[in-house]
Amino acid sequence: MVGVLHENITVNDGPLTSDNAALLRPSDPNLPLEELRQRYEQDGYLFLKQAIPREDVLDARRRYFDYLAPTGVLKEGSDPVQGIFNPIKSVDDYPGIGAGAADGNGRPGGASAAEFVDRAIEAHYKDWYVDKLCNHPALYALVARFTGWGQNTLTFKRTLLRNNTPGTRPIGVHYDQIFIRHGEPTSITAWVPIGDVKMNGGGLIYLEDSDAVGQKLEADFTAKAKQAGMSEEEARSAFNSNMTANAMLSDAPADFAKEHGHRWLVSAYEAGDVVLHKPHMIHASTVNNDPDNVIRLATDIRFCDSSKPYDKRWMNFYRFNDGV
Ligand SMILES: O=C(O)CCC(=O)C(=O)O
Ligand SMILES: [Fe+2]
Repeated sequence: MVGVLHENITVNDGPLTSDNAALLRPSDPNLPLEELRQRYEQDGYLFLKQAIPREDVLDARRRYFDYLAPTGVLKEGSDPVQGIFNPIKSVDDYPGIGAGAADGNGRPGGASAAEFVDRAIEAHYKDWYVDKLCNHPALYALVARFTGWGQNTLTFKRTLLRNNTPGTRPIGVHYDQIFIRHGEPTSITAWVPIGDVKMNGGGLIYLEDSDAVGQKLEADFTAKAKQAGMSEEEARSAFNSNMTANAMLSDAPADFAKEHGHRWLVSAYEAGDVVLHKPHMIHASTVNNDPDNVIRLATDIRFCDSSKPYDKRWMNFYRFNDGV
């Protein structure tokens, strides 16, 4: 143990310890609404414990791994809901979707990964995922009530089912508005772990008090784009020359935290938990170092107030190279 943190929590460029990390603050969804809103405003995120029925989330996990099992990704004889990576396979043939395996949001892996990648993409369109999880009434009701948007609450169709196989490169440092620039920064992201994630199992991490940092960076990017004479279209692109190839602020979370003088906030997660975060809140993911080789599966579902201008590109399902 390193302080209160679990051991072997790492990011792309090194370990997270009590020197550069602390724990994410959990919230009981039954706290008064005003208290929840105040926490969200203050922290830039709201980590809701058991906010949606655990069994429903585990059902989605089971269906997902049942669907991917023919590719040989799972340990022989293991129960699909566990999602245990097959120890006799190479992770190169099972590259994570929506992490850091491909440039931009292109297709990861070569020919030997094709079936796995195809199925991981097809899963985005299945009723057991779209209807049963993304459009879960408990999640929708939670967001509609929390935001006060009521019936104007719109669930973006575009989501990313991110399957981080053990040891693979996780997503780098970013804030979500970079990808939603065709709309006002009024959206809200719900990060939903699909299964339990150990503290060192590849969960999402947030840069403490970073909503303001993200807002400042966004303002700087806009100014730089103007100076460089970028067209409006290019300035709004997530993949312009202000960013890394993956549209990230950085691929080195430990360095980034040091440079900005903030800590990363980490947590274990359970199926049924939901983290809401603001459009400029800075986050990344840890490397999946799960000692039991559990594949980390999660999705991010975004919501907006449909009475305001929003990014229409998000009303299509995710596909590779969709430019978003
Ligand atoms: O699941 C991940 O690794 C990244 C998720 C993310 O960036 C998000 O929810 O906005
Ligand atoms: Fe994100």
